[in-house]
Parts: sequence; C-alpha cells; structure tokens
Amino acid sequence: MRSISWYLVITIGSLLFIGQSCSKTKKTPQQRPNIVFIMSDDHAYQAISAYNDKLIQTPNIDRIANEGMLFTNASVTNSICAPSRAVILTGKHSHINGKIDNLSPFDTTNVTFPQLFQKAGYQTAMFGKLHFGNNPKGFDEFKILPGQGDYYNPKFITSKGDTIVNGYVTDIITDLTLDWLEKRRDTAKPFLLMYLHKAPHRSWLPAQRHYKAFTQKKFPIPATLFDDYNTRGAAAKTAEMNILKHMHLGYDNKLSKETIDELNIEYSGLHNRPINRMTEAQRASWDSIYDPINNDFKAQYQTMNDSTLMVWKYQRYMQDYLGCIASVDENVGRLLNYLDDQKLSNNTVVVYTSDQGFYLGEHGWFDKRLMYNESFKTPLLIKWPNEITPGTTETELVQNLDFAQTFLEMAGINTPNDMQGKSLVPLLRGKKELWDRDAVYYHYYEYPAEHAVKRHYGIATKKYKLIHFYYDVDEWELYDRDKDPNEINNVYLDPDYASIVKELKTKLKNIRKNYKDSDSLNNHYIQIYKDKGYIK
Ligand code: SGN
Ligand code: CA
Repeated sequence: MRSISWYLVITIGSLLFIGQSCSKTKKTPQQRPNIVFIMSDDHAYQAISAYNDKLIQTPNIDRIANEGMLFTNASVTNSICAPSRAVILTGKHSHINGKIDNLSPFDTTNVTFPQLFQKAGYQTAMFGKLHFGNNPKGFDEFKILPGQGDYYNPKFITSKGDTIVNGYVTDIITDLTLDWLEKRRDTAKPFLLMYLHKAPHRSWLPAQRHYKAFTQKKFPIPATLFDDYNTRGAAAKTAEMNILKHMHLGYDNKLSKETIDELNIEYSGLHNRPINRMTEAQRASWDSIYDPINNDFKAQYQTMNDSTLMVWKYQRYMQDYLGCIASVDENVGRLLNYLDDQKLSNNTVVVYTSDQGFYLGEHGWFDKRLMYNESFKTPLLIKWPNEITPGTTETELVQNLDFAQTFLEMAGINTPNDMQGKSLVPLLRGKKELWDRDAVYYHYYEYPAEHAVKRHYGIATKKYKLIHFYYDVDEWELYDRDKDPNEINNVYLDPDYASIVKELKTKLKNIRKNYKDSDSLNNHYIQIYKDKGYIK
C-alpha cells in the first residue's frame, strides 16, 4: 500500500515537474511584453487631465499615468501627421526616412520596427489612422482609414480590399481592435498592437452621445488668445491658423450654409464635407442639437466685434474638439478594461501619445506645425507594470524618435544601428543616471502649403529654444523657456542673451551634424517642391 502511494506521489510529482518545466520553456517567448501603442491625431496635452484639468476630464487616459509614467517634456521632431508616424515607425528623422510632409507617399523600403517585431515572432496588428498613402509593412492584420478618414460611417482599407463600417470612427477602431485581441490573435505569441485614432482631428465631429453636454459647455480663455505676434518674426505673423481669421464658420464651427448666406458672410465651400456621410438618423440627431446653435448665432451676430467673434469661435471649436476627446477617453477605458479582464495587463506595456500637439487657442491659433510648445510637445503616458513605479512624472527631453528603440529593447530585439533615437527604458526603470541627452532637434518642411507655416529647424534644451526660419526668410528666434513659458518674447536680439545664442548655435550645428541634416539636404527638399510645382 505504502509503496504504491509513494510510487503515485513520485509519478504525479515528476509529471507535475515535467509539466512545469515544459510550460516554463513554452512561456519564455510569452514573457516578452505585449505592446499596445495608442496614438490619437492632434490630441493636445492641454486636453488631458493628467496634464491639465481645466478643459476636460480624461480619467481613462490618466489611468496610464497613474499606473505608470507621465512625460512632461515629450516632443516630436516634425509636427505634422504622416511625418511623425514615419519617425515613430523608422526611429529616424524626416530628412533620413524621406517622409518630410503629408504630401509624398512613405518610402516603404525603410525598415520599420513592426517588421522587426514580426520577424522576432510577435503577432502584429494595426487599426485606425496611418495616413501614409500606402499600406503598412510588418503587420499580420491591418484595417486603416484612407488618408484622414471620416468620423461617420468610415471606409477602411484592409489587405483584402476596402470596407465601410457604419457607426462612429472612435468606437469602430476600438471594436476592430478588441475583436482582433479576442478572436484573431495567436495567444501563444506576444503581440504588438497599434491602435490609432483619427479623433480629435479637424473637422471635429463628436459622437452623438456627446453633442448635448459639450455644446453647452464654456471653456477658460487662453492667456494668449489675442496674441499680436509682436517680437516674433514673419512665420508667426503670416501663418494661416488664426481662429478669428482662418477658422471657417461653416466647416469648422458648424454653422449651416443657410445661416452663412443669410448673414452674408464668407462661405468656404467646405461646409457639407464633414457631415454628408451621416445616415438620415445620424443627421436628424445632429440637426436637433446643431440647428439651435445657428439661431443663437444669428441673434448675436450683428452685435459682435472681432473679439467677441473670436471668443465665440474659440468656444465652438473647444466644444467639438473636446467632445471628440471624450469618446477617445471612453474607448481607451474599454481597451484598458479588456486587458485587465483578460489578465493581460501585467505583461502589457501601454503607451498613450499623439502624432503631435495642437493649439487650443494659444497665440490665437488652431493647428500645429510650429516649434512653439503647444505643437512641438506631445502627450506621452506609459505604463509598464513591475518596471515603472506607478504615478511617476518624468521631465527629461524625450521624442517620438525614441519609440522604436524603446519597444525593441523592451522586447529584447536587436536595434539596427542606424536608428537615431534613444531607448527610454532606463528612464522608465528610474535609472536617470544612464540618460545623458541635453537637447533635442526639430525640423518642419511642409511649405508652401495649407496654413502657410514657414520651413524651420531648431534646438530645444530644457531652458531655451532656438529656431531658424530659413525659407523664404532668414530669421532666428530665441525663447527663454523658464522665464517665458508662453513664448511671447523672442529674445534673439536681446544683448543679455548674446552668449546663449552663440552657445546654442554651436550646439545646433553639432546636433545637425550628428543627425546628418544639412543645408544641402534643405535645398534638396526645396528642389522637390520646385519640381512638383509647389514652389513657382
Ligand atoms: C487637413 C486639415 C488641416 C491640417 C492637415 C494636416 N484641413 O488638411 O487643417 O493641418 O489636415 O493634419 S481639413 O480641411 O482637411 O480639415 S495632419 O494631422 O494630418 O497632419
Ligand atoms: Ca495630426
């Protein structure tokens, strides 16, 4: 009896041992973390309550910072959509990966980090906005919006052809993402998931469930809404992104063509574009809330002056822009809850960022492109359980250029040595002593083009920002970031800053050299615009 039971104990024990060691060997690849990269389009850090709770509450996005790290000095290298995405995927500056603007297609001979993940045995998927003019490489599955995509009943491009999905884009992108997680991924492998929102991109259309609450809200007026750009050069003065002058009452502020005709004001011709995809029922719900706004505007229009009109337009802008963000936040919550419910959170890195920042009335502007803070900086929140101390704030200068190398290091995949960023892993692990970056580089190209923002490059340290607008002017600007956080005093010519200018010019020259940027490359990219007839 005794010997039989010992025999059983030993046999079961060794079976368990073998079972355990098998599952251990099997588990090794599983222990590589999953990576969920969440990126919205044009989501300003001013509109995330973890950064600033004056405009909107974003409890779900904030959870990522509460459980991980909030970066207060994250920036992009070129503040515009497709170039930012190209920098993220390649880990190389625009002048190297070639995607300098939204106009040319992405050069798919570039090596992107998802391709390396796929080769290393990761499951890879992308859902939402890419904006490359061609399909992404390195993904087992993708469903992407064509170009900018639509808010209502959007079309998607897949490897098997196009499809239209009825509903609201932010909800749909999340549905597609959750569906892949639930039904189509290989659960034996780690995954890299790129979950990319179109919202809150212009022209801002919130989900039906947010119309009412948001159109009734009033938001605080930014300190620089009436900026006169005094001290700034030609670029700030000639940029066409002023809310009063360049935001359309129809297209952007959603007044109807009838109202605009009745009041005899300019009609951009764009009015119907954003809402003409709605079904009858969607349109009826829209009209029930947006029609009264027309009546309200008509009642006050004759008494409005430039400043009251500016404030009205700003409020309308914020109502719709922030209404779009409310859905993004809810949907980020759906995804985080799914990861929790499926017990995936513990081994999943979650990143929340935007393709760039955005002006929410600062300097009187909407849009982005310039190297001033609101568009140069971008939100960045990362959670990585067991690695990041929850609730940490990081002030070091990091960029979208760094993502590829960060994710490759997290996954234990070799990094190609021509990538130009730096892995953020030491910062995420709290090892600041291993971080030695004291400046970041920026270069914007898309000019002449929509919004008329002149080409410029520059360098930012924690204390200063030096910018050179080199085409079709030759102007420099310097900002003292501590003393002048709103960047309204260009001190480039101030004698007190002469030595700073000298020092930063040397630094800029060196950083350009290190990143292999040059005046001859500038000329090359100008020549492309000439060849295409964009520059006459
Ligand atoms: C569109 C918008 C612009 C915006 C660009 C780039 N105009 O052209 O306001 O700057 O996209 O945005 S719209 O009339 O189409 O709304 S980006 O985020 O894709 O770079
Ligand atoms: Ca964008």
